[in-house]
Amino acid sequence: MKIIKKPSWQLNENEVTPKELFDKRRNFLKLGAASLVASGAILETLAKDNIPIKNLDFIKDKNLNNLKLNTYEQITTYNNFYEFTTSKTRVKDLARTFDTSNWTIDIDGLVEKEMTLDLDDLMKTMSLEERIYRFRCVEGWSMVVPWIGFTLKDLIKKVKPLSKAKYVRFETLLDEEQFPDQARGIFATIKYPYVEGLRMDEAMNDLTLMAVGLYGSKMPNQNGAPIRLIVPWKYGFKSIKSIVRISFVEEQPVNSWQEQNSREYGFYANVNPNVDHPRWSQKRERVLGKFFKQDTLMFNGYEKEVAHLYKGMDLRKFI
Ligand SMILES: Nc1nc2c(c(=O)[nH]1)N[C@H]1C(S)=C(S)[C@@H](COP(=O)(O)O)O[C@H]1N2
Ligand SMILES: [Mo]
Repeated sequence: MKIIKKPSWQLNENEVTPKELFDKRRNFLKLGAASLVASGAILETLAKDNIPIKNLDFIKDKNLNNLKLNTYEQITTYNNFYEFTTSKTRVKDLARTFDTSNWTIDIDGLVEKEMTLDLDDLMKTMSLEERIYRFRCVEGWSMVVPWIGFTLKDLIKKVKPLSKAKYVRFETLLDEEQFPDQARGIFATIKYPYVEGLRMDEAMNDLTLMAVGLYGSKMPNQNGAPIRLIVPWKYGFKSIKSIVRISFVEEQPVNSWQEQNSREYGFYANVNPNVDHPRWSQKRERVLGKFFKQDTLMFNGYEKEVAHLYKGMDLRKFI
């Protein structure tokens, strides 16, 4: 039998709030004494990389593309989440106390019946799966993440949009008390709330995920807790975090980055190595943790799954 010298589920005290620590212990205790013995090696591995003990049930991704995962550490310490700060390395600290309890999502616009979904209730009705995806930021860095979530398609079927609905619009939480950059009023970095949108067929594509976790555990605050969008063939800014409203609309929504600078950022934002950003090339990318750059793939490697959505569209024009 393996003897665990130090309780391996216990992260450094200064890295977690007492509540988080309590939840982790409780989740650990739920595993029971039998699994403690069986999973000692796993626990040690998790602790080494500071990965919280698995607390979600999901169908595993078989990783047929053999993607090499970035570490939990890499994924959770280099973040874009402007509501907290524009400093990628400071997001995790400022997000530590972000309160996501009693989270609700308003469903409105062109739907049979507008409603407010309680996230905990919703989670009980959706089956979760792991999706190992490439993730490419428009700035030129990328990573591979084992997200956990359900397809947006399954949620859309549940809330029954009307046939007039042509686009889906998403909004992030507006909360000056919790988001320091929102509290800066007219000096805020961008206009809030953060908004994103998808065409209905993009939203219904099987790749499009509502993610509630990664590496088997619930979504870290800095990565967009408790629920965010993941659209792996588009630049990262489309993957809006901490969603509180989903609206079904007739007109193409204006997303935050398009509003900020429409010459540089468009509505589609499909990953495309052949169309450069006005200020830098998009041909290559640096994977977090790697020194050398690698080639960026058309539609971030998901051409087979999504190229048909843009047939006949000039991808230089529809950026
Ligand atoms: N609400 C909100 N969502 C957001 C952002 C943001 O600043 N606010 N940044 C976007 C950008 S530019 C990227 S690259 C990804 C980063 O996700 P990550 O921190 O999980 O890597 O989130 C996207 N979603
Ligand atoms: Mo990004």
